[in-house]
Amino acid sequence: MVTHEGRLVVPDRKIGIVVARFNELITNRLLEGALWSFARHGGDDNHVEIARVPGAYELPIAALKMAQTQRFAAIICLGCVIRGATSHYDYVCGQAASGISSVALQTGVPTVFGVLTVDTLEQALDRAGAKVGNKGSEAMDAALEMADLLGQIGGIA
Ligand code: INI
Repeated sequence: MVTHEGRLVVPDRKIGIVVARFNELITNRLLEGALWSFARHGGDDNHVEIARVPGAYELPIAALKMAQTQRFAAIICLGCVIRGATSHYDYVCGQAASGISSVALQTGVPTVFGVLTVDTLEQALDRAGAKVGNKGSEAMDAALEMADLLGQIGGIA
């Protein structure tokens, strides 16, 4: 029996990060968490490319463009949507989630959903390095794991 499981290792190709400016108090912390996690696993900043977009709604198109270059082992999408602050919360979250998932499935490049979808700013802060970890850091771990896993399984990625 063969079992594949991705390791948290730095891949040969770069990691792409798409980060939304909306709620940037939070998304900057998610970005810091992602970079911190990458460094912790032995990666250096030259191995990361960052694209900034206006809001979570625009994450998928920039992620798709990055993925289509085939220069990236994985792509991380970072954003924060706060329910109390928007009446179109469901549209923004839905578009971000389904768009990000379709980038991964269309291109074969692991594309990670690092978007906080919360009710309050306090919950967002808690998940951006305060009480409940940092979703950016978790997203980086998922990206490294998936890049390594897909490499083990083989084929084009
Ligand atoms: N974008 C976010 O990333 N988070 C939000 O909470 C948010 N709110 O509140 O509306 C938000 N809106 C902007 C949206 O992502 C697009 O940038 C905008 O609609 C232009 O397409």
